[in-house]
This record gives sequence, C-alpha cells and structure tokens, in this order.
Amino acid sequence: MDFEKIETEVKIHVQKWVGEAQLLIQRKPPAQLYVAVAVVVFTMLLLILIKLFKRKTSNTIVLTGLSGSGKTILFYQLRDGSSHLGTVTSMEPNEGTFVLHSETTKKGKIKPVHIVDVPGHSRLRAKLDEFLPQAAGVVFVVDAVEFLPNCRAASEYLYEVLTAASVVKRKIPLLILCNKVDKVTAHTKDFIRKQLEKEIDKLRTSRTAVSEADVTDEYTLGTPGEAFAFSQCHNKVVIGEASGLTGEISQLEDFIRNLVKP
Ligand SMILES: Nc1nc2c(ncn2[C@@H]2O[C@H](COP(=O)(O)OP(=O)(O)OP(=O)(O)O)[C@@H](O)[C@H]2O)c(=O)[nH]1
Ligand SMILES: [Mg+2]
Repeated sequence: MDFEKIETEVKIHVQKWVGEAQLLIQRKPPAQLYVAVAVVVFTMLLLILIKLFKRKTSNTIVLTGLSGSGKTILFYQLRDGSSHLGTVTSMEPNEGTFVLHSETTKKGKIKPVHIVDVPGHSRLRAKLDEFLPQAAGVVFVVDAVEFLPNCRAASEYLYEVLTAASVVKRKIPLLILCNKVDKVTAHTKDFIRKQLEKEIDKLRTSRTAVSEADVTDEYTLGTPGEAFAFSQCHNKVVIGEASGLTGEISQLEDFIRNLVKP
C-alpha cells in the first residue's frame, strides 16, 4: 500500500520537474546560448593568442660559437661582472636567468634575461636545436685572435646557425661578436666579417650543388648570383666586439637589451 503511494508521489514529482525543465528550455532564447558559446570561443582564442605572444617576447639569448671562443667567460661577465679566470671547455650548456650585472645598481624593476651558453664542441652542438626555437636573439662568438686558423670551421658553424629552421622562420637577430679584442693581435671586426662572408660564399656554392642533387629543402642563404653578404640575410645580422677577459661587453649588452626590453 505504502509503496504504491510513494511511487505515485515520485511520479508526480518527476513529471513536475520534467515540465519545469521543458519550460526553462523553451523560455531561454537561443540568442543567449549563442552569446555563451561566443564567449567561450573568444576566451579560448584569447588564451591561444596570449601563448603565441608570450613566445614572441621570449627573454632567451643563446651564446654559440666554436670551442674556446669565450662564451663561458662572457656568460660570467654578463651575470657576475667577473671572468672567473680559468674556465675549462664546457661539457654542458650553461644556463641562467638574471638581471645583467651592470644593471644591478639601477633602480626599479628590471626584466631578467635568460642566457644559454651552448658549448662549441661538435658533439654538444645538437643542444643548440633545443634552445633556438625559444631564442629572442643569437650571439655567435668568434675568437678574434685565433681567427684565421678557425675561419673555415667558424664559417661552417655560422652557416648552420643561419640556415637553422627556427632562425630562418622566426628571423632571429644574430650578433657576430669578435671576442678577445684586449689582445693587440686581434683582427678587426671588418676583417672578420669580410672573411666570414667569403668563406660562407664558398660553402653556399658547394652546398647548393649538393642540395639540388638531393632535392633537400635546406634553406639557402643570400641572394643567388651575388657574392654573399650578411646584409642579404632575412634576419638582422650585426657585428660587434668584446673582451670577456676585461669585461668590455657593452655591445653585447646593448644587443641583448634591444631584444629583451628591461
Ligand atoms: N685574452 C682573452 N682571452 C679570453 C677572452 N675570452 C676568453 N678568453 C680565453 O679563451 C679561453 C676559452 O674561453 P671559454 O669562455 O672557456 O670558451 P668557450 O667558448 O666557453 O669554449 P667551450 O666551452 O669549449 O665551447 C679561456 O682560456 C679564456 O681565458 C678575452 O676576451 N680575451
Ligand atoms: Mg664554455
């Protein structure tokens, strides 16, 4: 007896709810639904845009160059304002996020820079591909003293960096930094630029011949039919001087701060 009573009561309740729900759905104009969907889609788009935008304003600067060119010393100069005499060949990338040492006396909040020093040893260079996609700028360090014996190797490495997919696609600015200018035997940056251009021109001719035969999609450098010059690159390529030993790094700091605004 009781069971039947409860059953009918439940039935009545459920019917009431269903009726109310139907009423609610009918009452709600579809326009409101469209607005809700639009808001959700808009928010999602905004989040995606923010993510993309964030990547563009990355604060990563990558230091590359042959082994012994002075990347690690420059890294320490940027961070501590000292050369930490006696660095050895690096076996792992050196990484740090900091406010440049020369800026530590400045007032106000300064945006820190993420600096990565990728070792020049050929077996560790693959690490470069990990950092290039997030780089705001690349510094290619050249030993200005021992330049001539290393010219070919430096040009080959520089060619690799300049044709790396992320550098080409994202037009990452590059600074060729002639280091060790404290030594009187250091070559001038103009001499170094010209030699590098000449060497890359040779490399380009031989590589284009190879890639045409292989039909690879490697990016080619410069304007075809013209002698190679850094000014032909789609990304900005500039040249500067420094001494990691004495701490003359203002051109390096200017390059960094032009890309990572304080
Ligand atoms: N005179 C002079 N020597 C320098 C300068 N910068 C670096 N050196 C010397 O060059 C050598 C190599 O410097 P590192 O900073 O270790 O070179 P690196 O580019 O980090 O080399 P890897 O880690 O092997 O890729 C060290 O003996 C430094 O003392 C400079 O500005 N002037
Ligand atoms: Mg090193």
